[in-house]
Amino acid sequence: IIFATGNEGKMREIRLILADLGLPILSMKEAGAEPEIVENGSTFGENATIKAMTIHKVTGKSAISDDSGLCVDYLDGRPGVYSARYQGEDTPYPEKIAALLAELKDAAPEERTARFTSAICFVGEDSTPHLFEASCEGTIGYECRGENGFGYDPIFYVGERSFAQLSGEEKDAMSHRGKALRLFAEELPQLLK
Ligand code: ITT
Repeated sequence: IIFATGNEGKMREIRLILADLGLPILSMKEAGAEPEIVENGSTFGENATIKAMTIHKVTGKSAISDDSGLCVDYLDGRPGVYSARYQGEDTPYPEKIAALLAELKDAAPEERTARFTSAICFVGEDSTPHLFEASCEGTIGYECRGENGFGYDPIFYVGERSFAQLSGEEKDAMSHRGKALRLFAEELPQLLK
């Protein structure tokens, strides 16, 4: 199965979460397939489908993808599907995070609710896309904490700790991506039939 992602943080998590399946999972780089993928959908599900279908079409192999993002209630769900592109695609995360915290400067603690959502799309040999979606509820903190994870993890808190303060296993047990990938893993025997 080729994982249609260029994001190394996602790739690391996916390998860990799906390790028990015993399935060889290749990154696009390892598979030698790095086409341009135009993520012009308006939902996580649409974008995940675009990514997995593109890689499936280019390689003829089974493909899986993740489209995910951070939805902040005080910002009416932004940055959402634009999480990677927020403040510019190539802007480093410390800057994206500073801009997000600035947008929330007047938000009271109870107004800082947010969730990460992940849509996982699997496309097997029959070329049919299958979607699995899950979320993880949390709050946006006031400062960065922790060194682990990637992206917005240092400001996304579940209880007292940010995602970046959790070990890989702790994050996977509760994260949007962990939940969605476990839904996929449960369904996989059916999908491979
Ligand atoms: P691919 O499309 O190549 O998979 P991407 O990083 O562009 O990589 P998305 O379009 O799905 O992926 O954007 C997801 C963004 O949402 C990601 O870049 C992070 O900014 C954020 N994000 C998603 N899951 C996250 C997580 O577990 N921790 C922190 N940030 C996350």
